[in-house]
Amino acid sequence: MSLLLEKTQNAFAKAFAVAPQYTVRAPGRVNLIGEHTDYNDGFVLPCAINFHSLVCANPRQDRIVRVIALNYELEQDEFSLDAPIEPVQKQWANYVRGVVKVLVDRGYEFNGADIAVCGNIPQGTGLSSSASLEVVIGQTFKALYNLDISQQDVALIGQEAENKFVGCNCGIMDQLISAKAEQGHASLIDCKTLELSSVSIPEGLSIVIVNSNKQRGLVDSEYNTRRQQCEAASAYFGVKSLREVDLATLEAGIDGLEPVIAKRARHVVTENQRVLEAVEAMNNGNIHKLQALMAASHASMRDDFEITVFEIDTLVDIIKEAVGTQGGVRMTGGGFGGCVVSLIPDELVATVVKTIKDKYPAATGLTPDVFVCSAEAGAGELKE
Ligand code: GAF
Repeated sequence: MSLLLEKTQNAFAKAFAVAPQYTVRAPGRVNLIGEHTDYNDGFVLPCAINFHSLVCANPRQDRIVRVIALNYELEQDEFSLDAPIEPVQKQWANYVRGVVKVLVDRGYEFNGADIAVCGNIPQGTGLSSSASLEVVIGQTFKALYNLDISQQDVALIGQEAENKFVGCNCGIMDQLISAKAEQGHASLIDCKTLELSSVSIPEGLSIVIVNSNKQRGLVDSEYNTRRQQCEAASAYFGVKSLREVDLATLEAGIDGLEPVIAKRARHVVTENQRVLEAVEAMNNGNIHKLQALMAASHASMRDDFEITVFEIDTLVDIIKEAVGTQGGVRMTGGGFGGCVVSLIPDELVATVVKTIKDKYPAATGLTPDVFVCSAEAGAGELKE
């Protein structure tokens, strides 16, 4: 973090010829269980991780927002708060513009800003680099102008920017955990009420994330298709969202559904149940139960929701074999590549990592990246 901070401070000072007065961070996240349930008003269990987006910023007297992006060779963007804020070619800039536009549209009053932004979350791997960028920008304007915005609204503003400005129809999980996570804990999020409850990571378990380095393809179109299929299933059951469908209702009605819609609905309804059971297992330190639930979640994503790919299934199988029943593993995030998350006893981490590095390249031709992570706090200003 301190290296990232120093780099961002220096780039800010060079670009704007003055030292930054504000530093703000927002973390990425890993979802332990509960995939594609957020936009069905369901349950998820993510935690924020020790990878971040970081902003150094100063307020301006005028109405101009100037941004430099360290991850994009110091590319710059500049726009006025007094003119319509439109999308541009540079995708990173649209996350910034989108959030600022939503803040303006919601009637918050503020002036311009000079901003340097940098991040170390591996991009496009399902660890929420985009959500953390949205959240860090909302959080920055909150800090610069002392805006009266709750952390929940910082998250909702980020989601609105992504839905309406960037054009990805994501749910609320990623922005909410980035904005509100508690250090050392995962959060059970009820995506219907947006309430978070902290859940301790069981003593002696490490969070190990492995990036398959399988480029995620077709994510946006497949994501939107899954959403439509879930909506079709709720329409069939005559409810607003699949959250309202319990297992008994699902089983009683499933034969009337088109087979593919039935599979999608079964994933969501059973996944919600698994999240609640995983919270109980974590609270009781019942690792075997947690392992079984994570395995069932992965199988459901593979067979019913059909969002895994060969490389991810291979990685999960390798880790499962190395850990046995002592820890859990599953794909995490939107799917079609990206990362797997595992909870592994501390004393097994070194052996498991070695096994991954030995076996995964041989099976897939790809080199994995392994991150042993800690559960971090949500977004906020860094004060010296
Ligand atoms: C992506 C989305 F942004 C989240 O809202 C969530 O739906 C997730 O995929 C799947 O669980 O990260």
